[in-house]
Amino acid sequence: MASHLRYRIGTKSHVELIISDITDETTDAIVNAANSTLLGGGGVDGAIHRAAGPALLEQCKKIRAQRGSLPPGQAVSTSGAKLTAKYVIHTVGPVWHGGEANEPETLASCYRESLRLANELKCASISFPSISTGAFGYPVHDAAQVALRTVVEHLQQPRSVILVRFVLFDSRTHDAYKVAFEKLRKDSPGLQVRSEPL
Ligand code: AR6
Repeated sequence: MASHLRYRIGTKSHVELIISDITDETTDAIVNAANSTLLGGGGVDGAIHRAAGPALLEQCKKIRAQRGSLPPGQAVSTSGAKLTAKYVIHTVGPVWHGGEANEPETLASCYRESLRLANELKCASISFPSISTGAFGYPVHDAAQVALRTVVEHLQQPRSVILVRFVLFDSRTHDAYKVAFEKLRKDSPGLQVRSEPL
């Protein structure tokens, strides 16, 4: 299965699915799957803090001092510090509790709020990891559907962001997003989505 997939959304936007390390991304912003403390952790959070250097943690500490912990579904931005990306958008996904605790709504809010901030920051491109599907235990097939539907709906009326790249860490996650994309296309003929060669 090809690991770099590109889809045209509406008239001028694109969604890409790739297998890579998000800390290498060259998009204007990358999204961190953080926790409410904003003080770093394992997984993609740890990788982003390691690659960005201590200036990232300093900014996170300031935000935390100003506004306290970050509730699930919300997002805040910092600079990218040593990363190539200009901005890191930190969001907190839901912990999976079986699906009856508003997990899909909270996860959708992570994507919407991150996109809202990226548009405010006038970013043209943003990369997301697969939020909540690691330590937070959200089943990846379900999370992929929420992620893609939210992003594709958002891109139907493009603002500043016209490229959303999902940077997935392994082929199992990439396959889940590919399957979810095909399902979204089939289930929602009203959405303007088509595959595009690279
Ligand atoms: N680039 C892209 N994706 C990655 C990378 C990377 N460098 N490293 C891991 N992933 P997780 P969560 C994938 O656990 O479930 C942290 O400790 C990983 O394979 O990072 O939202 C935070 O501080 C998986 O597919 O995030 C929180 O406490 C996806 O990123 C908690 O984990 C998300 O896995 C958040 O848990």
